[in-house]
Amino acid sequence: MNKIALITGATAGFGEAIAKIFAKNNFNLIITGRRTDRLTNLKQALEAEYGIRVLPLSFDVRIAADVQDHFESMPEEWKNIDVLVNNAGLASGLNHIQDGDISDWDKMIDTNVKGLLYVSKAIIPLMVDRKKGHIINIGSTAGKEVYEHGNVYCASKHAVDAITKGMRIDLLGTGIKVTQIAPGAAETEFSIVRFHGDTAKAKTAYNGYDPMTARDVAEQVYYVTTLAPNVCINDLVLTSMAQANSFYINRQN
Ligand code: NDP
Ligand code: 8X3
Repeated sequence: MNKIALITGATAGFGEAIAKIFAKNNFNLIITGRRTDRLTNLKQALEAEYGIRVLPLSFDVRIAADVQDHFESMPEEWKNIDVLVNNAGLASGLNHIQDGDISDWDKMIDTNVKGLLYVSKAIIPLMVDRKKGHIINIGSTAGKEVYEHGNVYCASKHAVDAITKGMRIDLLGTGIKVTQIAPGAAETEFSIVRFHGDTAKAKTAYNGYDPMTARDVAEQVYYVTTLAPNVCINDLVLTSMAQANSFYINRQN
């Protein structure tokens, strides 16, 4: 019987790469995101290549009632979730706080913090009932240090850092592992979204150095699920070799 992994934000970037690596390792998958066409394409590709089953669920993680409805109405056999990867998230805008845009702030806090909580609220009780499971929250180096212009995005990822610690404490004794993966810069659609669709500007975020790929991050997400049952990686910070932390990037031009 295949294990089940639920990956939020699987229509792009890390989530799509995480879906591929879990599929390759024989997991059945629940994949979520707002872009239904991408979910359908990914389902077809992964089922054809790996012979696994994929359940696509299209909703906005910011809408608590939709999150709850989608997970409640899943067929019972899909509720035996072994791994939850809380990955859906974004940065929106890169302004100084005094020039910040309230709709950018709402998007980041509602998605990165509240969305992660809504999904977790729906899934954790299922894991508690089964006395097993692994929650993997995608934080960031932005949740470790605050950098100029990062303000609210950094705050949202510091919240993920704190929520992950809180989950691990509260779930002690339930048999559920809780891990944070905190990546540095990786080239996905992240910067395009951060710069509101300006792809040329997004490209400049990676000027002069090689950032990580989505696959680099996905491999570590899968890795933390392969340890002995009594071992849990609590927090895994990873960057490319060009980056030491949020502040220091070795750009060659
Ligand atoms: P991408 O923009 O490539 O992918 C983001 C994913 O999140 C998409 O699948 C998107 O799906 C989903 N998503 C965003 N908003 C919502 C929403 N409201 N409801 C449902 N799904 C949503 O970015 P990354 O893959 O790079 O980012 C993934 C995570 O990794 C984020 O939490 C990000 O903060 C974090 N991160 C990224 C880093 C980077 O440098 N790339 C570094 C450190 C952390 P859709 O649009 O279809 O809804
Ligand atoms: C994304 C990494 O440095 O752009 O979380 O904030 S960074």
